[in-house]
Amino acid sequence: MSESSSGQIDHVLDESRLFPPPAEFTQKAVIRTTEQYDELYARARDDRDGFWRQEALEHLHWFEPFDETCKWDSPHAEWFINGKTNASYNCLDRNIELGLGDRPAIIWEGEPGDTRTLTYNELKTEVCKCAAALRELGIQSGDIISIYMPMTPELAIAMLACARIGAIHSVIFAGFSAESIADRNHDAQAKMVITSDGLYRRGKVLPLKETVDEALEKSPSVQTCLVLKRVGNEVAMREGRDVWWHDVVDKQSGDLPAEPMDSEATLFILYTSGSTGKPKGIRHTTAGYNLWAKRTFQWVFDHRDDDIYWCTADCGWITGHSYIVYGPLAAGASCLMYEGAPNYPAEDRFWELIEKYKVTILYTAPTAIRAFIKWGDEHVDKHDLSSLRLLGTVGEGINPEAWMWYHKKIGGEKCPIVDTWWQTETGGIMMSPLPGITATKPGSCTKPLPGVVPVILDENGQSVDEEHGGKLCIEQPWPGMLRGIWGDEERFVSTYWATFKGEYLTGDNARRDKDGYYWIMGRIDDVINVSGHRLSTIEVESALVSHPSVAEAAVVGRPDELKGEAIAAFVTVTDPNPGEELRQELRNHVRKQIGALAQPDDIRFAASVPKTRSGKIMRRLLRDIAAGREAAGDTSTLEDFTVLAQLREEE
Ligand code: 6R9
Repeated sequence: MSESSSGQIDHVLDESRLFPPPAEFTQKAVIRTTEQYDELYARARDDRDGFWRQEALEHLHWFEPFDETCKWDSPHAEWFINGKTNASYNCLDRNIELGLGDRPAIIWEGEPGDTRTLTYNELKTEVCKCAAALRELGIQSGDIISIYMPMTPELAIAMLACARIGAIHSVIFAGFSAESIADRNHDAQAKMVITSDGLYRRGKVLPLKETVDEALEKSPSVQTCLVLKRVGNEVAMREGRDVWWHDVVDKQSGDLPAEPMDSEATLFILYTSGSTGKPKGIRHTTAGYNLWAKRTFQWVFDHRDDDIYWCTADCGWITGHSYIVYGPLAAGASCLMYEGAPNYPAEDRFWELIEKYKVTILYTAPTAIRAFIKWGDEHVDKHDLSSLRLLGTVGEGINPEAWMWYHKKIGGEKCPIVDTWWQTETGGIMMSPLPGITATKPGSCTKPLPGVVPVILDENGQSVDEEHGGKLCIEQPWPGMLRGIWGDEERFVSTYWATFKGEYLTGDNARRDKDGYYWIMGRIDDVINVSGHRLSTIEVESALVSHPSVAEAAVVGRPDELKGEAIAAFVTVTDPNPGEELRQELRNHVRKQIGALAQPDDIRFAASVPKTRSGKIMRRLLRDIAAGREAAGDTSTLEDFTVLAQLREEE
């Protein structure tokens, strides 16, 4: 991909292979004819309110009906106005009323091999107990709770318990550092943190509570810390602040009515990286989000009663929110949930789980697929994967060759692949094949779902033709869209809505081919995608600069076979002879500041970093150098040419 002078983007990939859905799949599919999709799509576009009114009435429970479907005053949307519903009710009580109480909701396997199955009845009981405990601990509707937990059923239980009483959850991925937790606690003014003593990772114990303790030193808003005993490691419990889960949750009654919540009440916030320093708390609301998660799950995963569905994401990311908890549970699905690493105790753990639980739908990330390819086919060959009928991917673009491997080796050439494009901000899947009808092309997320009206614009806001890529925007509001950035209206407007008035700017480049298929071409902004996780270059730079030896740092992504992108850092230090020791120290420093996933893969020491005359770091140049390419393009605004030569010598 290269950028031409007009700001349009040329594509280099030419993929013409086409994979129509297998006839047996189509016969039983939820959406099985192109006409059905065309009709849904046209109705959602041309009669937006009528379409979503009917969807909401049919697919959510209403304590009180809404009186207006959508109020759109760009960039502010409200959906299902004055209605009262509850996401925990939609995920639990509603299914029980429909007779699904004895169906497994969560089928869980821990990393050490311990297992637990919770039916919808049992899950509801646990959620009610946890919700009652939160109330006993003083939590009220509208309070914010940070959740920093391993992938145990209690993580989903805690999320749904918050939803049940109208508390707002802010799940923090359990790989983040104490600093990151403290920042998020502070930004959200969280009142409580729910965590566990520790978590299992590749057989080792990571002391989560210890990390939380460190964060709580800097989190004055947090009054209570609720601690699940998961691994039994030694933890310090502070009197008056820390409470064991088993002491307050287990004794509660298992029946607590769900609080009727306003459609637009905040259900959760989830922090994600943007192009400027601080992570932003993306705000999602109750009714619209829940409906979007549910319906997109049903359309894209073609869910049927006898499916065993497995999404391998962590609940710390949006994929876990929408496609482990709120989407599949609202749809009454049976979901496998796995706690640990894909290569523990061996590289065949995923395939072993699929065979053991007869998983029918697998939803995972391209970075995982690339790791499986590297680990070798012999791990796959040991297991019977014939239960699978549908495969999905999310998080980043999938390279056609990885797609082919997934198709052949995992899908046995009989499972459609849904490459789902979406974002934390969109709440749920926006573009994806519909497995019963869409002929797929490896590497393309194909077409928009009903309710999604994408448009590709050039620098001037003009729609681009088929030959060229441009900035991917969304024209119409949809129920699952973000409602804001927590506490930062200005940033909400400037990030998403100020570039092209009235259009939601996704931050991705894309192109549409002659068949109307979309191809995502990567980010416009300074966001790197490491193993499907969004990281801001500026956050990593800030972490580096906070080290006393660092004067200046510039961070870019470079292509990496396994992770998609690796983090390359160019660092100017005070030490005249920096070496391996400092390099390691800086890596550890970033790990401590942000978390392990932000550790730079390469650190190059440089005399200074190249900047434009206006003082902007020339990332394009650095990207070329990091990738081992000759620095190309226009360098006429470069402040100091000698810097470039020095950086090259560093290699
Ligand atoms: C769900 C999720 C969003 C960014 C997004 C894009 C990239 C996600 C993709 C994809 C190509 C796909 N992305 N899915 N790129 N093809 N199927 O990942 O949310 O963590 O917010 O990341 O990820 O760049 O803008 P989030």
